[in-house]
Amino acid sequence: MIHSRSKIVILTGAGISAESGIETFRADDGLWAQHRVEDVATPEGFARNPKLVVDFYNARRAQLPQVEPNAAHRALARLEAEHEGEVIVITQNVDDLHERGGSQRVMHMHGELKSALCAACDHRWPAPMVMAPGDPCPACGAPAARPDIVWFGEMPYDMDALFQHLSEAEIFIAIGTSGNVYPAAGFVAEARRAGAHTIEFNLEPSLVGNQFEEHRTGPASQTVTDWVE
Ligand code: BJW
Repeated sequence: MIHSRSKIVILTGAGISAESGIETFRADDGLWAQHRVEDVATPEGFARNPKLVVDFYNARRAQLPQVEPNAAHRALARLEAEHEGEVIVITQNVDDLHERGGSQRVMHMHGELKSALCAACDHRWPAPMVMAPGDPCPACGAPAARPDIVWFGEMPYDMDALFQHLSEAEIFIAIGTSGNVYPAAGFVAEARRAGAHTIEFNLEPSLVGNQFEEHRTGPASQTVTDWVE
């Protein structure tokens, strides 16, 4: 089933970075237990209180130098280096642990903590460690800097390219994502329509777990490493 030139498309979520020390969203003590989603992850929340939102992302950006990629991130990089077919990582995560783990082809569909976005002209640039709302855009000069994060109600990045990859996938795996958030939660259905073999890696079945043909249950650092080896 898994031949040497298979195209492998990998969707990752917060669970792959949990063992690096980054909190997930929906765990009992996760980010959404500490912050209201409507306040920090919607355009309306940003319009109401931009400083609260920018501070939330400043704090998470400041955490990045204190955490390291774990064995699961590194295993995916080894897979990309050693597998003869294409390996694409589509991550919902806004951290940089896939890149630091060695993956080359990473698509950040929900944006990146290390990037800033101009709300006026959509220009993106490397974010300073500490952003302030209304920092000037280096391209158009508007005082419209915001975190380069896809909030609820906004269109995720690179949708055309993502769906193209899904339509070509021969193997689709999802690692550490709860299946609560669309369109990512619909990727397994899309990959199955394309004829891909589908595998879910998680501590427990996700909300869309019944759509996967195979399950690897346990911490990603072990299950992903075992699968790659
Ligand atoms: C481990 C582990 C270990 C732990 N090992 N596993 C009604 C129906 C359908 C859709 C909608 C609807 N109403 C609204 C919508 C759309 C909305 C949506 O989905 N809402 C739902 C709540 C219903 N979606 C949107 O608005 C998106 N845009 C959009 O749809 O545009 C229109 C469109 C239409 C059609 C096609 C294309 C586009 C945008 C969504 C933006 C999401 N943004 C966030 C915040 C980002 C900022 C930030 O980082 O602060 O992204 S929300 C948050 O959830 C974050 C994550 O990327 C995302 C997913 O979370 P994830 O990664 O799954 O984390 P958790 O915590 O939920 O789960 C962790 C998992 O790991 C668990 O399963 C654990 O068991 C596991 N785990 N440790 C292995 N060691």
